[in-house]
Parts: sequence; C-alpha cells; structure tokens
Amino acid sequence: MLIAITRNVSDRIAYCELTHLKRRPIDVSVARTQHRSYEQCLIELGCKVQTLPTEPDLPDSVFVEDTAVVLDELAIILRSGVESRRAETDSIARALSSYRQLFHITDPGTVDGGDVLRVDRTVYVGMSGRSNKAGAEQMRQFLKPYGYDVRNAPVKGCLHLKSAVTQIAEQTLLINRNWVDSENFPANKFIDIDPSEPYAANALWVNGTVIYPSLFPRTQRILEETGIKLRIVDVSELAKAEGALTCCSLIFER
Ligand code: CIR
Repeated sequence: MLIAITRNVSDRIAYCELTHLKRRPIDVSVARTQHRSYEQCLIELGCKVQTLPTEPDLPDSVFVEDTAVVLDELAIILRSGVESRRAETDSIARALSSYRQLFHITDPGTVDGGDVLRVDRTVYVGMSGRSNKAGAEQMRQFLKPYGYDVRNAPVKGCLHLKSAVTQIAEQTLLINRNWVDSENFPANKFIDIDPSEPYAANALWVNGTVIYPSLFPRTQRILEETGIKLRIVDVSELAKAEGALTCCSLIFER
C-alpha cells in the first residue's frame, strides 16, 4: 500500500519563496480546492493520503516533498537551502517516524527534496541553488549501506532537479535539456518536453499512471502520443508559488 503524505495550503502562501517567478496574487481558496483534487487523484490511484495539519506560519509548507526523502529502508529529513523552510521538517519527522528510521542532513549540508530523483537504486541529487555537495555527500553516506549509488547532477536556470527531469515510466525520463544535461542519466530513455513549455518536465508517476498538470498541452500531447497513461490535474494556483506536481506529496510504500 502506498502512503502519500500531504499538507494543507497555508493562509500565508502568498509570502512563499520565489526564485524564477514574479510574485502574483494567489487565491488561497482556489489553491486549496486544487490541492484537494490533487489528493483525490492520489486516492483514486491507490494511495492512502495522510494529510498533515496546516502550518499557518510556514508559507511554503504545502510543498512537503522538499522536507524529506523516503526510501524503502529509511527516511532522510532534509535541511532546505532556504532558512524560511527549515521549520517545516519538525512535523514531517514526527509523521515519518512511525514508518521509517530517520537520518538528518546537518549543517553545512543543504538538500531540498525537489532536487532528489531516485531511479531504481540510483539517487540523483541536483546541484542547484538549494542543494549542495555537502548535503549530497551526507546522503551518500546514509545510503551506501543499502546499496544506493548517489550521483550529483548539476542544474541551471531552474529551481530544482525535478523542475528539469522526472521519471514517467520504467527507465524513462521526461526532460528539459536546457536545464539539465541528459548525460547525467545514463541507461535511461528520454522524452523531451515541448520547448515552448519549459516548466513541463515535472510529472508524478504513481502506480503506473502519470499525474500531469493541465498547464502544458503541447507536452501533454507528446506524452499521449507515446502511449503514456495520464491523469490531468489543474494546479495553476500552486504553480504561482513555484510549486510543481511532485512537490505536494511524499509517496512511499507503507
Ligand atoms: C520554494 O521556493 O521553496 C517554494 N515556493 C516552491 C517549492 C517547490 N518545490 C518543489 O518543486 N519540490
């Protein structure tokens, strides 16, 4: 059974961190409605959704993916590259402690979960504005005993590694090659996003279906033509906070 940890949208989401986007008004009630449809989609795809209580004072706390990495054998509680997001991990660590043994990234390491892409036994860590070599090295030490290969993958022009590349089928990655070099991921097949939709590489593969945002119709068509099974969701209001699809959940086997 897959567990999906989520968290309701903070009233203060308008004060979120923004790196590559201009600040635009965010309608909290629309963002919450979209977030509920996202959770509903996860339920329909077979996840048991565990929604954590809202953190009213933490604007970005809906983006739970950035707080932890959960693998079958352990969970790593992360240390964000931005100070404003570090308090988000307390409640996540409490929730995850019932499922996994916990390890912690510590100073000077920083890693945001949006920078962590696992493909089978390889864990790629994006070298971005949020995640650094010290953080990746700590992950490498935690994961070595379990046989994971941890590799650093430089990204440029985007927030996180998973803004640039995500897994959408066995050994198949959806990629924006302007933001990350495909040579970082040997032994994988690639589907390129439509170049007019640079943010289109973030998709969420759950139980054989790809949850995909309605914002990128051209890339959606490419995926449909490839025969990928899609579930389309509207997360346009959350996207104004620079949040993508993967970042709104932490999904793992119970
Ligand atoms: C931030 O800048 O941290 C948030 N406004 C957005 C985080 C999105 N996280 C993700 O894609 N993993």
